[in-house]
Amino acid sequence: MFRMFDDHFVRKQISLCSSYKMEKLSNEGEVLGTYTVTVPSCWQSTIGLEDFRGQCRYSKKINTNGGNIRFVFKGVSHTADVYFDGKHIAHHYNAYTPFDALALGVSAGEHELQIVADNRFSEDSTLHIPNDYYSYGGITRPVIMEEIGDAYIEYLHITPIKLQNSWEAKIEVLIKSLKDDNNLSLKVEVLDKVLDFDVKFCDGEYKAVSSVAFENVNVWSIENPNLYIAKARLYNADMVIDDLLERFGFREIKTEGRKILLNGKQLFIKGFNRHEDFGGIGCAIPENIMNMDIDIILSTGANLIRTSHYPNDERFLDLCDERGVLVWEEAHARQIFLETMSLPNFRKQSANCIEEMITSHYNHPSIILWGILNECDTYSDYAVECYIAQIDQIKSLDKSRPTTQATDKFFKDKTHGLPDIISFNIYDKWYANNNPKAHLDEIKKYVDNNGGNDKPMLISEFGAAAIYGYRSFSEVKWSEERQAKVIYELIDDYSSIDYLSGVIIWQYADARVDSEFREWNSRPKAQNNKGIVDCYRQPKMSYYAVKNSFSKIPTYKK
Ligand code: ADA
Repeated sequence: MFRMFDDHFVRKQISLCSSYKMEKLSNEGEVLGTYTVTVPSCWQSTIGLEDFRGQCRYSKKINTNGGNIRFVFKGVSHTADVYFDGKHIAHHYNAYTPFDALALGVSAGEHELQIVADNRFSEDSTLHIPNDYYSYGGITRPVIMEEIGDAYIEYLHITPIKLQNSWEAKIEVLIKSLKDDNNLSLKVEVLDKVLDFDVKFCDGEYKAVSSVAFENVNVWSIENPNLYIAKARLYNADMVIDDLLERFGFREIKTEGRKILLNGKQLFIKGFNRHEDFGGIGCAIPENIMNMDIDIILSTGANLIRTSHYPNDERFLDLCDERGVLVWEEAHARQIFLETMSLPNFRKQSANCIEEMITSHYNHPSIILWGILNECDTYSDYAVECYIAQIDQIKSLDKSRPTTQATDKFFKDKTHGLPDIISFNIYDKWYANNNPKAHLDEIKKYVDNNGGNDKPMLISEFGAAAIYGYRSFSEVKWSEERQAKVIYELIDDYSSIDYLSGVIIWQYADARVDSEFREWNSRPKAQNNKGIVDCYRQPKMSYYAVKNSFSKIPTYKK
């Protein structure tokens, strides 16, 4: 229910995916209405709250055997305050990354868990801002209650390293102590290797780091997404007091000049941008819809999904691991300009998102790229400092994957020297009438003279809009015919350009937008209609055009 594989056999986990009392609150905290809802969900799925931007309080009685309780929230949109028997135990900002809340030394019996979720816009919120996607409200991803001892395993990271004729796996385990107890030991099993560590806490933590070598492994690839399980067990004397299993894959992703190499083979990325959004359900997408989305995307011949513009639900990433779908995972940001980037909370909220994203999603072999700051300010001095800080932070957390940022500042971008891969969002034939190839050649000249020379290049967004069901012999704008024609022609244009390493269509499915703001108030149906399927995954003509086109383009360049 939380992962697509069993990640604990010893740690007791209880699902709190259930029914809750939900109270709609005024800005002053008075109760305006009371509802029964199920979690995970968006309150926009509750009649009368479809457009509510504010705060709701969720309440639930829980029963426990007592001791130390750890609540794990996989996603609360967009700001959460957690209370246990009325005591505030956690605060978290950002809908798209997990966090935990601890209640220590709890008596056995019934207690009350409350979560106030808040999706309001204000200067305190620098990532969830009015946008061309919707910041929903609610407990939108799973909630788990864990009964833990005086120490527990926080994470187990496995880094696969390709050697000349063999592989190495770097292991890193972080253990948290709730009271310093130095009689603990740790055992980590990876394939047929077993590593033993004596746990010595310092400031409430212990980090175990080691490496193991392997002669022969089954490599993770698009065609054969082979996965392995690593096991960490924490012992007090001979008794196992906690465990954590993690799934990983042996694959190598790197750049070499203009090439992106997956296991030494040069990739041509054929992808889609995908928002976590489904008609009437919002961002609280159930697993079967996640899997259906992968079915539809793979059926077109695509090989990558960009999690535009925020970290995704880990169950979706688990499915991408299992099904050999490449992922560009992106830290939360879309069109954040200098004024917002300069707000007091921006750098901390961005740094927290990046740390939580990489710490929780580190082991997914499907993730081949970390992306940041989609179409943000890439030329003001302070903004460029923010780019530098974010790329440096990613590299400090994970050196095994390349970085990129999708920009639409074609001839004034000052950040091309920072990421490993250069990515552009270009809407020729929709927002502009340029000749796509000539326009891209011009952009490339600027990139090559401004820090991006000899780096792989991607078209991270291109596309056109269509209203599902609007057909026209005249191929008029907003018709399905026009969208199919534009996308088909652009794929044809771009896929023949030798210096490009791939194209990513904007977008997979129609998705809700903040229709009270900016130019998004003119978007029909209050949606971004550039999906090749509508918000219920009904195919437009462009789905068939992409299928016809992508299926003819090989995933690997000669
Ligand atoms: C930008 C942005 C996307 C989407 C797109 C559009 O490129 O990155 O999120 O808003 O424009 O549809 O205009």
